[in-house]
Amino acid sequence: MKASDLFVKALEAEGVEYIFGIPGEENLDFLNSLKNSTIKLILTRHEQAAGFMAATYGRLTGKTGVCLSTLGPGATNFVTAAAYAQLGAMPILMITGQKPIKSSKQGQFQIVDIVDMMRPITKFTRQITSANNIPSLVREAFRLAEDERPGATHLELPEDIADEETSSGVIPKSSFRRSAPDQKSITDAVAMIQSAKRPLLLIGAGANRKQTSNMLTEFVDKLQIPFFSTQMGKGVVDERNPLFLGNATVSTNDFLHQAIANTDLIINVGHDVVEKPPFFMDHGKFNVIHVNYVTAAVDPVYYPQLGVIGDIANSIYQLKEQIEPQSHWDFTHFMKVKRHVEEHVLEGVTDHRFPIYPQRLVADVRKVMPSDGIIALDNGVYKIWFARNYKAHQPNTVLLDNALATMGAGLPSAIMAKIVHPERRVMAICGDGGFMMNSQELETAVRLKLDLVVMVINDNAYGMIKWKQANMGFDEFGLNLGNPDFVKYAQSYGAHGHRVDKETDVAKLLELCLATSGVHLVEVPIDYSDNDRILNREIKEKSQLISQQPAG
Ligand SMILES: Cc1ncc(C[n+]2csc(CCOP(=O)(O)OP(=O)(O)O)c2C)c(N)n1
Repeated sequence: MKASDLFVKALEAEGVEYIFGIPGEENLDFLNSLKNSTIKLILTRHEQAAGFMAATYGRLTGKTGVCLSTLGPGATNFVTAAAYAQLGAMPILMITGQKPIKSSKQGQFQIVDIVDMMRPITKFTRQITSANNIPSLVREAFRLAEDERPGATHLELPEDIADEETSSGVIPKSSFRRSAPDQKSITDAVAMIQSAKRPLLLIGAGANRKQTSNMLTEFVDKLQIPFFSTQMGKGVVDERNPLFLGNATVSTNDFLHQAIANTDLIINVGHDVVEKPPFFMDHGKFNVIHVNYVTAAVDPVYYPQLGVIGDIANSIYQLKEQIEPQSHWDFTHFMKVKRHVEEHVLEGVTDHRFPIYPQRLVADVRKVMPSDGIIALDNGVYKIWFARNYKAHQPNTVLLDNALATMGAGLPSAIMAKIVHPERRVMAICGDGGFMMNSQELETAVRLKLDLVVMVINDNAYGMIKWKQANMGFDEFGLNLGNPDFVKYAQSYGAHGHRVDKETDVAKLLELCLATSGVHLVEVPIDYSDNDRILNREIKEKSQLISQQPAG
């Protein structure tokens, strides 16, 4: 069999449904093999976007997303997406082409050492030097991409190897079950939780799996222990639950930090080292139980006293079965913190100023998104507003990147979410800065005939950095932008363009767009003038007031 045919067969055996990307000359054998395959090729307008799509496929399905590029410039365009997948624990395989390795008449034209370039941002990167090794290398790339902690893998297929003949056959996918936690660690955790006075549950990125979500919901329902989440743990347990305290969005001095200051035990489920823990571990103030697939990497802010290591859903199930609610548990102070968070989150939601107030915008989006609706955020200051104020009802319904925190992933990620869940409402939410980093993918969305709403929050600036600039006491400088006419820009791609003005009922417009087929770009002029007051000063002042109140 021809090597490129075997490569495609190996991908089919892994259950690959899509390959995203942009082929080059060096991929032509592979492309020809793909022609007769069950795998659908989705062309994008930039390799970075293809990588973001593949990573989001991995995030949503738990299966490896696959993307393809040529050598040199195509492959270098994968770098940000590789880092996005690697830091965000999303399984992907990047396949890149290369000039012939046995003999080439082209000198160094377009040749970059891609395998080495990928080394620090992948779990596995290899050049295929013999067609006979294709089955084992593909299998290994998938195994490693999906193994805990998931991440990025890369295979380079040189042109002459792709054209070789081989008698090797595909290695079938092997299934395995994750190991269960050690019994002693469960017994110790049960004792610690039962003897604690004010245990608090924290849900992080690694808990964002369906089974874990079910188990954690049962855990909270049975034990009635209050919980909060990190940005990437949003929605693992329905945030409408009365025991949900809030989201740890602002790093310090937020209301939730008052709950942390009052706890004596944090049960930290699915903590991922890429997301800063919302607490600094002060010796003696509280203990931490680390419930995860892998042991905690030690760093100066995080060194848990006990690890419950193994399949998280299984660990939570066992803890839930063995722990009984304790009459000495006292959550009064936590619930006081919750009331303050709720009051603060509700401020401004009915404010009718124009440009639109961020709190009001979040509330309007929530109104039109059903529980299973997905919002895919780009990176900007609105991410803080959404993480804090938007209550997620289900896991993976708020796709945000609090790992690499890159700009430009919002639209590709929303496109992917709509492909995976065509029956669900999906909205990309981007800043004007982030949107323009991958706005060319509007064409991909239109070509794929997706029903998608793309919100562009416009402040004509890199607002997040402006906010930090003000916070650090610097003069305003160097962060204002010019923008295209977004309505005409959308229309030029064959999408619908809408601009919110002072007469617009935002929720009504969004509802109309979501209910009408096609790609809709909605430009929302935003009023960020209170970001500094609310997110920097007010939260800090108000949360300090709680700390002065006697603990309940
Ligand atoms: C690729 C990339 N470049 C730069 C940054 C640094 N950065 C973080 S947020 C931000 C501004 C985002 O602006 P915009 O998308 O308009 O959203 P806004 O904050 O204005 O709501 C910048 C430059 C980044 N995170 N990623």
